[in-house]
Amino acid sequence: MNSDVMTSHWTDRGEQGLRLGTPGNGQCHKFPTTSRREHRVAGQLLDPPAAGQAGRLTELPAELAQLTNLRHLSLTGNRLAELPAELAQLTDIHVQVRSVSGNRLTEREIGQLAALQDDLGPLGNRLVDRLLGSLVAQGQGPSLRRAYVDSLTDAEARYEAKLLLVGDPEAGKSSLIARLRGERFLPGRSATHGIELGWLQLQHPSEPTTITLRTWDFGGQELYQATQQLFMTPQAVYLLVWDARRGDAERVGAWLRRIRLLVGDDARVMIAATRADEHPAEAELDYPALLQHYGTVLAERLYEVDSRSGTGLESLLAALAAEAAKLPQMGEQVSRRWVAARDQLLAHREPQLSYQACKEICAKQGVGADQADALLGLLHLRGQLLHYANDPDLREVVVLQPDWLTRAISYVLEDLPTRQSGGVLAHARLREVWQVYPPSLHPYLLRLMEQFDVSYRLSDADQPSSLVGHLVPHQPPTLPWQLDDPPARGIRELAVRLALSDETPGLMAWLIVRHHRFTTGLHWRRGVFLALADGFASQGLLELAAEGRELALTVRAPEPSYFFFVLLDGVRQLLRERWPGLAYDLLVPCQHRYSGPDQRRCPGRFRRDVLVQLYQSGEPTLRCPECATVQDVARLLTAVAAVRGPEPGGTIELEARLVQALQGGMQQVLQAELAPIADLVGSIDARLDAGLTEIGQTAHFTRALLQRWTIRYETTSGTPRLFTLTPVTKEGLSKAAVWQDRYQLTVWCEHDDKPHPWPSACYQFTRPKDWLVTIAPYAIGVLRLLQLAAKVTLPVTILADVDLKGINDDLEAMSSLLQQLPLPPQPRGPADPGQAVHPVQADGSELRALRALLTELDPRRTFNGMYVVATSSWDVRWVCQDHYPAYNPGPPSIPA
Ligand SMILES: Nc1nc2c(ncn2[C@@H]2O[C@H](COP(=O)(O)OP(=O)(O)O)[C@@H](O)[C@H]2O)c(=O)[nH]1
Ligand SMILES: [Mg+2]
Ligand SMILES: [Zn+2]
Ligand SMILES: [Zn+2]
Repeated sequence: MNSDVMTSHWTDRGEQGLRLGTPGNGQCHKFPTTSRREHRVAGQLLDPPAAGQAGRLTELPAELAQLTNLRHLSLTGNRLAELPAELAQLTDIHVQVRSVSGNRLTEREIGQLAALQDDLGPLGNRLVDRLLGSLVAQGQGPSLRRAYVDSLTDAEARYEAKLLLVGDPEAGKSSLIARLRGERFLPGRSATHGIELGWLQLQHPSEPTTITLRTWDFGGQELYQATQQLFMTPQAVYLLVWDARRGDAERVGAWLRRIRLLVGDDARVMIAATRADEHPAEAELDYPALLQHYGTVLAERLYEVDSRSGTGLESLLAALAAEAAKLPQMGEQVSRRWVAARDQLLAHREPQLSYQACKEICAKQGVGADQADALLGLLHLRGQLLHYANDPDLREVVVLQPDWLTRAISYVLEDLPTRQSGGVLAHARLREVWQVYPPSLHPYLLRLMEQFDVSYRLSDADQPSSLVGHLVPHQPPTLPWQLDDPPARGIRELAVRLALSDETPGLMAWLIVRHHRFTTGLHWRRGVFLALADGFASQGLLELAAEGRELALTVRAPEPSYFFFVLLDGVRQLLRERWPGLAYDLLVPCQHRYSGPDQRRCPGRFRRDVLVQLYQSGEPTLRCPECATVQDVARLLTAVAAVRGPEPGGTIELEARLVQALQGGMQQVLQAELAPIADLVGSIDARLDAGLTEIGQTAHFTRALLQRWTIRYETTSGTPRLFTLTPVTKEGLSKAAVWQDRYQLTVWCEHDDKPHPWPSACYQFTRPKDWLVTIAPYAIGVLRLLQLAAKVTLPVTILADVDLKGINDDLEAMSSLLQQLPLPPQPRGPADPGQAVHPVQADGSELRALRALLTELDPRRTFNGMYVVATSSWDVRWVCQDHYPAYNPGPPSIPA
């Protein structure tokens, strides 16, 4: 590629940054193809690009290495299949590759980049990304990434995938897979229990190699399916077996929906209609219509087979190979030692092994400890075994046979006494329920059920017990208020309806368990009533309506926005995780109520995204088409009418408004009164009202800011993110005389909305001023957040042992330290009020510098009693040992 092409196709973003991509016409640049595999890739690259896609580069010019001023290089969305060798020679002083997602680089090439620098961002390979994302929480990300890249030295191309047989009982799944394997037909085969695993070898359609499929034959009834779906992973071939004789075409649609909900578009699905000799399927099934709906995953035609006679088996086998060959992992490079170790593990006769035993098996195959962890992580993500490396109570056990686990869970789901007690499982029952499992593993199984959000431990029961979300009563309990009741005086409401594209069996059970930290003990099969006590006095109701196709979320509080977004994020995260293929609209109900004794609510709804657009473009109101009243856009989105005056903008304005509200004396009011806020609001005072809004929004802001950082943090560092940094003063001298370049850093616990310093993790160190300048953009963001917390959240939530004066002194010192440094520019612009946060942009170098420091200060990264946890909305946080039990109750002890 010559430099003309370079300049015309590169979008310059200032002297130091480049975004590479061909704008406009979407023309592709060819690159030399050598092997057969590359030919295939090239074929895909030359497909006409979709409209609106900008990045189309298929190769990078070697001249890149000459741009010595280059600091940032973004390769997002291109179609790179190779990197010039020169790029790998650049050190990270020259180029920081911001992102290579969307490109088509192999793991090895990305690995070369990864070795250059480890804040690379998503690697573009979903599975490896997820692997690293989940493992990085332990602070091991970089080393595991390295282990993975290192393992590729003896790599070879592998052609392997999972083949999952799904369909109704008796459809003919087990008979079909037996025949595909070349076995003979067994009339009157007995029903499959649980999951049966096997192998199937197929000839690759275009390359001189075989494809190896691990077959999963799912048996059993509905009850098992809730747990079986944990193993329905993406990047697999699904064979949907359907008995044409029964002619129930609706079941085909139901299964297709379920598969797509669970795995999104990242799978291949084929339909095999059995008993073709007796009953032609073509007539029963409108295949063109199915293709229209499921074309992205569904094979082009229907396969009719008869397992008794063998009709159609040959063409099904060929088609299976063709579909499997389309999976993204075909031909991926995997270490031979890894393959050997994996085969040993999966062939083991025990259903589970200790982590140590697994590592020994790996070691025998030449896979060292580091690489064994990465291998186990990858096999876990591919659904081949289960190993929860991040959970201290689970990481000692590796489950090799999925059925061993699904059965254990189904024994609980089938337990009659548990059903009769509304889902309360007394741990004393577990000896009986799990009599076929060794008692030493019962605590592990119970923890696993918690990991899967099947159950949680009840803290206030008279004997040790857990609540099983799937078994709560059908009958709704009496609630403090119903969805349609008007809110009490002084109480505001924020509401949204999630209109779901499909049914989501088990959704409420999972919501009940996932949000158990907010439990009120009020739950039923179709709803749960939650509360956030503390300063916010918030109540939340999650309820299924419209035959399970709509989820209503309503929060009521003096200031509902904080709890509302906590719950909404939790719900959205759960939907993303469990049903990646699910689509939904967010609808905000009209707030008008008709006059009359029951104050009936107007049935009108507004799309939330449209409201956000109006809000951003400064449109204050809109008219409801149902009731024709004028509705306040800001009130619909935040429960607070628009603030007149300056546009709500960046953090500075928010902070200024907050300080104003506080100067009005609100802080004293709140500190003096221990009464719940709801009572205070009874004697409403305009200033107090404004102040409450600020508190909720600050708490929300704090959380959102932490979340933003989490996203960066997951790909960058495995250390806490909040800290106070103060200069260390020389003894004997006045406080103002700073002992040059010596600092003290105290790590903060990131518990919920009440962050606090963790004095056990307090370190002194020496670093040059340059270092301080490097981390300044991040440190300023931290400072701002902590200042807000110290002003508002901490006094309100009244943490008993927090030394507020000490905190304020530290923040003061940190502030004057940072004020000597140049301030980075603040990003501006309108935002979605749900995400109304503009965090200080941190571009990676400061986080790297910080992580390096923290790793040096505490090489084991335990920070004297801090733990990494995942919250209900699944972001990662560091919390102190005092708050850790709120996230992880520890290993259960099961009574004998
Ligand atoms: N005639 C005929 N019988 C079949 C066919 N496939 C399965 N069967 C019978 O249908 C019953 C259920 O089959 P099975 O493979 O156990 O179904 P699964 O529950 O889906 O695994 C058994 O009695 C089989 O012998 C087929 O293609 N033709
Ligand atoms: Mg079967
Ligand atoms: Zn209305
Ligand atoms: Zn804490």
